[in-house]
Amino acid sequence: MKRMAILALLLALLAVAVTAGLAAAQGGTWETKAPMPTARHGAAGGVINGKLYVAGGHDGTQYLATLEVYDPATNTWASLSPMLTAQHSVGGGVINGKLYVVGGIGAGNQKLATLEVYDPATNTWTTKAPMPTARSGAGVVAIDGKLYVVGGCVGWCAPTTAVLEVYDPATDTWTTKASMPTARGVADVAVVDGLLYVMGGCCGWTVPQSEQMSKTIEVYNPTTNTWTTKTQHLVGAGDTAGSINEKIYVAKFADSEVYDPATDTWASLSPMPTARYYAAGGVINGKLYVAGGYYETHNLATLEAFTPEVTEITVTIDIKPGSFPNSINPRSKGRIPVAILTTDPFDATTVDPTTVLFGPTGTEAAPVQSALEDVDGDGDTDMILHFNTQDTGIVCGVTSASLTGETFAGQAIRGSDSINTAGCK
Ligand SMILES: [Ca+2]
Ligand SMILES: [Ca+2]
Ligand SMILES: [Ca+2]
Repeated sequence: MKRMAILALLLALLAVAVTAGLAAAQGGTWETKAPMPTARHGAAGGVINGKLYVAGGHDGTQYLATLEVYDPATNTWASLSPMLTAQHSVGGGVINGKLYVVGGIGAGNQKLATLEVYDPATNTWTTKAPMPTARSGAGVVAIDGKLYVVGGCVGWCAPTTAVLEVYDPATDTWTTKASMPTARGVADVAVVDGLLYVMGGCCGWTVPQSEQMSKTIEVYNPTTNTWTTKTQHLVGAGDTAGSINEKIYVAKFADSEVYDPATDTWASLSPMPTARYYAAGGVINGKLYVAGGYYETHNLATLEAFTPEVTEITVTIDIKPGSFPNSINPRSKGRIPVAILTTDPFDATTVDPTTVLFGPTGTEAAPVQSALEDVDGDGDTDMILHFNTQDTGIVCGVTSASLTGETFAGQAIRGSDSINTAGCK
């Protein structure tokens, strides 16, 4: 098969490149968990309420409709209602506690445009409006309550597409957005700060084309409907990616890696214990779970989880809560209120206020007062701190300030927000 030949060549190229750059195990630890009931690859993964849902795929014999769920609290799997359509090379995203599964290859090796939604509350699947472009191996993520489906394979492997289509559950409609600069399928996708990162992928008609795809990193901004290009880096294809603490962790065949969007740089991580492609994945409580996959003709049931060694957690702060721009008069004798907000991944009440410092670099002023209250009125408790303006070292022209500190458990935190100095003439 043409697809397998291209893939084999691509993988051979990657193996050479990867071996040359092999680094010592680092950056976190891998654990092996209970295997999935059904060995398979090309399934969609999604995390709902701290559990990993894995839907569809291929077991080596047939396309699957299988849905299974993993609960990290008990290290157990359960089988749930199957999808309405058996399909492989599908993608998944979670919106409002429901798993959206789209695209893939189905009966008769047909490329599918099918969109199905699973509701854990009722253990049922429903069919929604199909996407405009039938394809498999698309990158699928949810951003701000919408499902983004980018790239994929419209032929057996090549040709690939660059199309970006967005589904809005509120209206059950699809919109076509700006195409990705580089067409490709089975890329690694992740979301950081509301931006869609598409990294690597395959497959071209020629090895040079495939190689180019495997090292291309492009970023989509939903607000501006524009793409930007990052520094090329050999990512590969069919890896499992997930964002933790504003970095993207890529569980790879031989060496796993972490990408820091803030600096556009990569670092090596401990390799995944079981080498594989086309696994399903998801991030739960700061761990990247990788389920199933494919290696040398074997379909795998393996579940492994990576816990990054986190040196500093990024937290959300709001300088002068509720107001913007955050105008500060550096000559003021008054105080600056700063809130540390509780978010899904972070509980602000765990911060030890006696460790907190605030200023242009986050090392300047200690708070003169702190309290716990629901600062942003969203129902959870945040921390509010007050700093003497004159202690902060903020001078005219400074445009941002940072807060650093530790939790009671000793975990370092850092958050930043913009400021606008006033009264400086
Ligand atoms: Ca503010
Ligand atoms: Ca909150
Ligand atoms: Ca709150």
